[in-house]
Amino acid sequence: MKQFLDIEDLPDIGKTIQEAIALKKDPFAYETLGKHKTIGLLFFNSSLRTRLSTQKAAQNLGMQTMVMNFSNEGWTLEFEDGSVMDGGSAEHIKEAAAVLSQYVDIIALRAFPTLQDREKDYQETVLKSFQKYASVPVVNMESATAHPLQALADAITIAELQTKEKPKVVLSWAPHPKALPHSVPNSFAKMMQKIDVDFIITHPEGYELAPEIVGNAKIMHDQDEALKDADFVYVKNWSSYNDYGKILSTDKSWTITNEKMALTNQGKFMHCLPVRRNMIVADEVLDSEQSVVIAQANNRTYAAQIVLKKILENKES
Ligand code: AN0
Ligand code: CP
Repeated sequence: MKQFLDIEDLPDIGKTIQEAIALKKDPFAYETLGKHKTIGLLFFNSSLRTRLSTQKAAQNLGMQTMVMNFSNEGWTLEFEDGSVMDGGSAEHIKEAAAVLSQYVDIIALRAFPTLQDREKDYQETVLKSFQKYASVPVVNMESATAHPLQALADAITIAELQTKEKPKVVLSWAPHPKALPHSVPNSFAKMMQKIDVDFIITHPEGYELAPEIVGNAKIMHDQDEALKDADFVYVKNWSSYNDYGKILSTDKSWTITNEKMALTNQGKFMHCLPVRRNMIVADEVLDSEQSVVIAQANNRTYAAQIVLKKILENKES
């Protein structure tokens, strides 16, 4: 594998999930693969899980890690070609990516959307510019529109916990006080359409995801109806796509409570974390046996590890 910008870069998702589960059982099996190799983790935004699980994954493969918070420690980067740099940007991505490529063997990057300019965000300028000007593989640690490492960890979690061949998986919007990216629901929705599940998305009107993401997924605006007999309930807030970046509702009747979970088939509650308690989900659910969020976060290590392993091996599959 040459890069991991989105889940399409994975050669075979079903096989990758099984390989990740095998790595989890024997995490040091490839501890010399990354010897004398370094990964640089660049953060334009906050992170707990991605930052630490990706470092852990790299270390399990014998790699060295370098972490840099670009938002407050790096020079402000310019991404526009041919621009006269008389504003706030101190360094062009052309030099920054070329220089970084001499220090590290893989560049991993987190850069959230502006949530102001849909076209710009969906062009993935930051991620694609790093890919264009770096001479080493680039890994997406959540970009403007995608969080593929999260989606892979989610698919691993479902594979481990499913008790029937084709489980019912519901992606539900829930309220949140701040405007959030589409990256997590986008990647989760894409992933669910690539594995063998019965997938439904439920959200209030106005919260439609991008048409290319929704694909053939079933949409319901009645959350209770959608939750009926669900085996997995994946909950996440996102801001509006059509009224780009706007909060159209904070309707608490969409918060996941025990009453909502009672509609499911003893469903598992999933969330990528960080989660706002009693906004997205009630304490009673998050603290119950039905919640699998901690196991889900653990799988972030093995999702990152299988991705880094495939990049280090640089094979076609
Ligand atoms: C981010 C988001 O919604 O994309 C990161 C989630 C992994 N969440 C927040 O900013 C709270
Ligand atoms: N789920 C996730 O990506 O968490 P962090 O934002 O803490 O990395």
